[in-house]
Amino acid sequence: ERNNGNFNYGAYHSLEKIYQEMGRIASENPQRVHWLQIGLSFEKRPLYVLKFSTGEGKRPAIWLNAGIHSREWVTQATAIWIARKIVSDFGIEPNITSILDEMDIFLMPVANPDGYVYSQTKDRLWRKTRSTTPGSHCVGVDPNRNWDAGFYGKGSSDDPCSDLYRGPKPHSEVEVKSVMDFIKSHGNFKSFIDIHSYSQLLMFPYGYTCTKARDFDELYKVGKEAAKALKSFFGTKYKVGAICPTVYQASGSGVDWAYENGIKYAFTFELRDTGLYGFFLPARQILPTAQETWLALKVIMKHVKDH
Ligand code: ING
Ligand code: ZN
Repeated sequence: ERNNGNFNYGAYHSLEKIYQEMGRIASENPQRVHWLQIGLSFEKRPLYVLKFSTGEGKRPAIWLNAGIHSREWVTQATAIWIARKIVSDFGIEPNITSILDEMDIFLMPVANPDGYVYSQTKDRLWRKTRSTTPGSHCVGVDPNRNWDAGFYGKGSSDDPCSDLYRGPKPHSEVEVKSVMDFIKSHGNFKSFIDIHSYSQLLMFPYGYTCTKARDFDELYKVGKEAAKALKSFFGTKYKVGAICPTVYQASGSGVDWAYENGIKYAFTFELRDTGLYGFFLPARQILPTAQETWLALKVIMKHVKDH
């Protein structure tokens, strides 16, 4: 599975290569995979999504998001591996087959393409978008503080030079607004899963407040089952809990927005590792990370389908 055509799933790739591979996966599976463009980034790069579907109309759907923070390279790499895994396992592996019998999966491997290109060419640790703010020499907004959910609250900054800059207003970032508009106009999303790195955590709302969500017990239980499945592969341990207090209070995040807009199954992953390599996770860990993460994702998606 490592090599498929000329794409090496065990390596980090340029945006161009990832987009090329998305196109290849879609064109090789025209009956089940559609390659959609949902908008343009600030620097006018296409925002691409792969839709996996075996039916018609707006089926209940799952949004899988990666790379909203550009430096978290194992997330974009995991997402493109997952795209290939979905098409290769469909019709063979019963869980993913039954999920796609009833639901559609939308996968966005590079939610922040401008940042990704910048992190590959200029500044490896770039996190934010690349939008400019009039009156400031600092560039970029934290796209996971830019959603309309507790916007302006604790765990975000009004300083354009901060890595946690929330932006001038909710959805000021076209990368965020494009996803939000797509999800709203679709109207039948049941799950929103946002993949970050690193810290080995599986979390759910809320981030903007440390108050327990109404669905805490169910989300915690699903999260624990997912983490157990993940651990069964290589023994990798994940901590499960609400964003606040598991990591820190963080306002304006995508998962909080999803949850507050009726998408109950809102989860966020922090993939490998726990800090030894951090954002510089060696490429040899891409495949193991993707494989174990996929087990957890299937547990969540199956629960979504059955509820
Ligand atoms: N961590 C996430 C961040 O945006 C997070 C944690 C996830 C906060 C979801 C709120 C909601 O800070 C990283 N590594 O980006
Ligand atoms: Zn992140």
